[in-house]
Order: sequence, then structure tokens, then C-alpha cells
Amino acid sequence: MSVLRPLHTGWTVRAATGAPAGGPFPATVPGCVHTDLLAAGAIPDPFLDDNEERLHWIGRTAWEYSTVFAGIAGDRVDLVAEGLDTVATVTLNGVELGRTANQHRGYRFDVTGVLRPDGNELTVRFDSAYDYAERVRDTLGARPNAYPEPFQYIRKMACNFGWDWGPTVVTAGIWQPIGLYAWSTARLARVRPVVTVEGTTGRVEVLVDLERTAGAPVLLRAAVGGVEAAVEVPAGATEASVVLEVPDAELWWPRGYGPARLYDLRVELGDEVWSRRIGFRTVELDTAADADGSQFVLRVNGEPVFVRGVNWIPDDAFVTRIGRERYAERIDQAVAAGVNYLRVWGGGRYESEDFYEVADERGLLVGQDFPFACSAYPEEEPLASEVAAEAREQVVRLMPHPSLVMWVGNNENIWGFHDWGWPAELEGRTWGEGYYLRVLPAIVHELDPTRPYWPGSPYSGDASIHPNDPAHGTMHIWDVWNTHDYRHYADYRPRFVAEFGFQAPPAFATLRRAVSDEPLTPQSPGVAHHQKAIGGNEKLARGLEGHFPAPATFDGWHWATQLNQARAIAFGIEHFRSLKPLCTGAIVWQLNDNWPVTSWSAIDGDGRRKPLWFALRRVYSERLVTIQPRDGAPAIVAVNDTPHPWRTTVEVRRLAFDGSPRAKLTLAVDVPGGGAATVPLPPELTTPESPASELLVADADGERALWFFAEDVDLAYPRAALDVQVAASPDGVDVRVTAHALARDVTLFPDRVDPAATVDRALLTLLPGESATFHVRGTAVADPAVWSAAPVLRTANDLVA
Ligand code: BMA
Repeated sequence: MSVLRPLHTGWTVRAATGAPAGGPFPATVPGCVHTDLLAAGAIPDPFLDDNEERLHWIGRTAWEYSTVFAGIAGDRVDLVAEGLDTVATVTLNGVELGRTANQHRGYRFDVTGVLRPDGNELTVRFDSAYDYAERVRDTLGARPNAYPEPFQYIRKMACNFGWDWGPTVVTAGIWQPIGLYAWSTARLARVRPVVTVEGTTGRVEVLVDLERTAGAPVLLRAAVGGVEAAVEVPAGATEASVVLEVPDAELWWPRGYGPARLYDLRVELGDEVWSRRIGFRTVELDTAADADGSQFVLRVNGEPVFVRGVNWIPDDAFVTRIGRERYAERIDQAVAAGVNYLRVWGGGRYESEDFYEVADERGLLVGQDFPFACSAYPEEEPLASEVAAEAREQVVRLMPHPSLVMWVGNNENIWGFHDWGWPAELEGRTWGEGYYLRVLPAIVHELDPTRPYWPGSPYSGDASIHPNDPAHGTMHIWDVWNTHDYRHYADYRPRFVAEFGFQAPPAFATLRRAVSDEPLTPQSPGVAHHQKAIGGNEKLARGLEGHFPAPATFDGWHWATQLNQARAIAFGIEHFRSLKPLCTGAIVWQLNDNWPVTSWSAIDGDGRRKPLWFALRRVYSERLVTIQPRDGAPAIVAVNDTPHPWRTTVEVRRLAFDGSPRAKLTLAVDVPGGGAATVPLPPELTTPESPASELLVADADGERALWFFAEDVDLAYPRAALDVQVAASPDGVDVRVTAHALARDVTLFPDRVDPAATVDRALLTLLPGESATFHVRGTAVADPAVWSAAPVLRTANDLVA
């Protein structure tokens, strides 16, 4: 007999040390203290204006959660806490059950002798994470960190202490489910399904660890895909295994290669049931040396997959607010942009079951960083044991998920050691190298030998090679955002770009909701507070130089910087994809935000898509036509990420801005499955008579690539002459825009009309005489005047003319 009883009701929280708002307040479990205080009306919303600044005391306070509940009967009863954030003392009926200091672990306490039939009092006291981390720092010695916060001295999500896109909200609370578990004889302490494919057979070796109260034999059963197996576990044994073989198993394929077939795997011990959805697929990371350095090729079921990726950060600074629906919405936004890979960045968490289940279903690939980021981590106690314990737990928790294809040791820490002056500051102290090169790979290899491990992002595969060497393994490109123009992406010939990014403000409606400044300006206090990057606004302005004139108004700044972000990242991706197969992946920094902020994201903190998202959808199309410089002249490059050959006809035209034809050519292009083809163009196409007022247009299979012979600032754009007609539709309005002169990057901002409204396309370039319909949802406003003018309707022409 086993029974699980959640303990999620009747909780209160109060400050256990002096605090401006002490409670007790009703508490949500799972949850955290900030959201409890917010729900009680005890604090203002930390995401609005600069409220965050006045709430740092919360992270410096000790908090006590308590509840009273009735007991349950059993031979053995455990209190199971799947996650405590972070420095907790757990007490039941006055008896201290244990102390914990790791957000990334779960805990189980035997409460059989302590539990009463009724009136049980459970308290979980959380000491200040700062106090703990600072004590560890003072004991072990301070080490370098890119941020002035002590997050590397405590096993708690780093970005909870703030980041260059996130608020500092140091949380405490019971952040994962908690409950009582009553059982007898034996229970499943750990289940490890090792899933492999042999020929056409899908194989699952189910490795089980048992915990026992009695020595009696127990029956272990497992089933998958109609195949069953059972074994009697003899009295006293605490390990057992069964093997299941599914003949002619259907494979789990990543998006673009085939269906993401999942199988239910069910494991039973007595009446206890453990079930997960698994997928049969193989994964290999091929880092073989070649003439250009060493490659970084991900192969799934033997097929090399070009990674069209985005970096994923926790989708809310208060992660306990992110439910299944929110995960699905955000991940589906990535999917709709053509993304096939999510990198779970190391300043966050080991992502949730919801995240991985959605990724499994969508056929997405996921690389999970171990949570270490941008700082030197001590390898002494109390951290060493915590790191090993959490890694063992999390590798096993996530191994059923077919979407998980790679473990990565850390974010930028090996790079930091090489380039950020750490050795001098460290004076011989540890910095985490042992975790990344020895401890973590050994744990992955021991517990989940089916998955590749890579020591860092970035990493070059060998300690003697610079970790960010473009010719080897993965690299991060940050000089573009920090110091260089975005055309500098083209100077790189990288094997795999795991981070590169460019900032822009969030959608106007998002900024307006979060900031009450009147008027809003790029420098007004609330807008400035919602920009966390050092010199962020100056870098935005510098990034415009040579592309667009310095904007004179807030609306001009907002549009110009959003457009420039989209242009910069599209420029980078088209270049990296055109290098296929030299380059095998690009992961944009970053998909999402964790509050309303100016950042590198494609989707802002309120879930609104920036123009960058629409640019991604174009350049992450599995078949891409792009025009790239080759031997000093523009050439057609067709990139085919599908496994099937692609034969297409490309019509290339050189046109004057007024639409008059200058030259034309029709090309038949053959691109092998998974390949790319480059086709040079003859001089009559590549040589303009007037570089400032001509362009190349390449049309193929409904996709269009453009080439301008100069930057926007130097182009003789006509004043955009757009006709706008609006018609009601069942869920909004259709806005039909007709161009009478060349109109570049035509974009509608429906959130300027109604914060609830969204649009299905953006950044369309219309040649003279062309029309496009923008389908707007969520508003009934049908007055054409509203949809015809800035700041609702914008073009690149506006910024220059
Ligand atoms: C890299 C990332 C993040 C950071 C981003 C932008 O360092 O790994 O740490 O947010 O650049 O600065």
C-alpha cells in the first residue's frame, strides 16, 4: 500500500527576523515569499517602475512557512519536499527533521515516529540566502564574478541575484511540491531508464534502486509499447533491472525530420507506479578534427542536424508562476519561429518536467547547462558534495526525455578563467574546473551513458585551445554587441555559435505597463531601470551608427532599435547558415525575458513578440534563400536543412527603387538534402548603376531574399506611399497595405492600438505596386486612419527620409 498526500494548503509565512512587513500572511505552496507578500498587498509589484530597489530586504530576511495538518497511517511515512529554496530548516511537531542548502535537490525525511494522527505542525524556516552565501565566501575566500553578488557560494539559481537582463529578487520558499508518502515493504527510490536503439529494436534497460522497510521479495514490472517484463526482486535486494525490447520501434525524430513519436513507459513495484513518456532515438556529438579545426556536429538517429537555436532563460523571475500553459505558449512561439533547439542557460535552473514534456512532444532538441554561470565556483565543502548530489539527482530526473540531447558543464566559466583576469584574482583558489572537466562528466557517464557531455559554453574540446576559438567546438560572439558593428559577424567563420545577441526595448505596451514615466524617454528613470546591461543604451545608440540616423523622438528610438536588433541577428544567422557545413549551429541570445525589460530577447517579458521574432521566422526557415557576399559580389546561397533534396527556381532581379527593371535572371538551383548551394551572379545583376537607389530581389518558392547596395542611411529611399484598407474579420481586423513606392520592412504595431492585439507578420518589404494583408487579432478598431500612421505603421523609410 502506498499513498501520496500533497501538503499544499493552510500555509502561512511570517518574517523570522526583523522586516518592514512581517506577516503572518497566507502562503501559496509551491510558491515563494515575494509572490506571497505581493498577494497579501504587503509589497508593490517588484516588476513595476523601480519598486525592485526598495524590496532587497526580502532576500536579507529569514522567513518561516508553517501549516497544520492531519496525519496518515503507514508502516513508513515520509515527508517529501521536491524542492526548497534554499537554506531551510524543516521541523515537524518540534522535532528538527533536517537542514538543507540546495535549491536544485529534493529531500525526503522519515517522519514515521514523529507524525501524529492529528494537529501536526510543520514549519520550514528559510534563512537568508545572502547570509549563507556570504558566510561561505568568507570561509572559503572570495573569487571572481561578473556580477557584484555572491551567487557562486550557494546552490541557488544564479540569475535570482539579478542579471544584465533581470531583477535582483532573492527568493525563499517551498518552490516544488511537498507531501506525505506512506508506504510499506519497498518503494522505488530511483528509476533510470537507459533508452537505446539497436537496429530496428528500441531497447529500454530499466535500472531500479529500492528502499525497503521489510526483507520480503517484491515484484518489479515494466511495460512499453506493448512489451512487458517482470522480475522478482529477492528479499533484501535493493537493486534490480529489467530489459524491454520493442521490435520495429518507431523513432523519435526532431522537428523537420519526422514525427516525435513517444511511448509510455510504465514501471511498477507492488502498487507503486512510475511512468514517463520516452522516445527511441540515438544522439551523438561528433567533434572530429578536420582541415578547418574541429567540428561540432549533432547527429540524431544518424542524421546531422543544423541547430537553429535560441537560448532559454527562466520565463519569470518568480519561477513558481510558470505553469504548463506558459511553458507551452513560450515554447510554441519558438517553434513557430523555426527554432529546433533550446539551450537551457546555466544561470537558471535544471528545467521542469513541464518544459521537457512540451519539448519532447514538439520534437525540439534541448541542451541543458549545469547551473554554473559567469563566475568562479569553489570546489571545497560545503559546495562540492552539494554539486555532486544535485547532478546525480538531476541527470536521473531528466534522462527519460528524448528532447534532452546534450549536457553542458557551465556558461562562460572556462572562458572567464582564460580571458577575464581570474587567475590573478584567484591566487590559486579553485574556480570550478574540477566540476566541468571531471566531476560532472563522470556523473553523466555513470548514470546516463546515452548522452553527450560538453564541458562548457563556449568550449573548444581541448584545454590547450582557447575556449572561444571559432575554429573549434562552440563559441560565443559578444564583441558585436559590446564594441563592434553587426557587420562584423561576417568576419567570423565559426564552427558553432552558442551565443550571439543584440538588444532592443520590449514592445511599447509592455514598457508602458511596467513604467509610469511621463513622458517615456530612453533615459527616463523607469525606462533606465528596465535596462540592466552596462552601457546598454549607449550600445543601442552605437549599434545604429552607420545604419540609421540617430532618432530624435522616443517613438523613433523605439522603432529604430527594434528594427536594428532584427537586422543584426538576421544578418548574423544568414551568414552562419550560409557557411554550412563548416558551421553547424547558431543559438541566438536570447528567446525570452523574465520581466519587462530592454534585453537581447525576441519575446519580451509580457510574451509579446518583438520584430526580431518575425525576422527569426524568416531566417530560421528550414529552406533559406539568402544573398551573401562572395568574391566581392553578391551571390545566391540556398540552404536546405531538410533531409530531402531541394530543387528550386530562383528569379533574381535588379530593380530601381521605383520598380523599373535593370536586369533579370532565372536560375535552377539544386540543393542536396541537408546541404547548401552557392550560385554566383553575373555582373549585370551585381553591378548597380546607382547603388543608393537599386536593390536585388531573389524569389524562390514564395521565399524572398533582398540585397541593398548600401546601408539605410545612404539609401535614397522614397517617402513610403502606403494605402491602407481595413476590414473586420472574425477575430479582429485585416489591414491591407498597398505600396506605391518601395516600402522596406513594413511593420504594424497593434499593441499601440490595443494592448491585447497581435499581428501575424512584420518586416515586409513591398515593391512598388505590391500589397500585403496583416491579420490583426484582438481588436475591433477598424478606422484606417489609426492603422495608417506612425507609431502604429512603420517602415525603414520613415527612419531615413
Ligand atoms: C552572456 C550570457 C549571459 C548574458 C549575456 C548578455 O554572458 O551567457 O550571461 O546575459 O551574455 O550579456
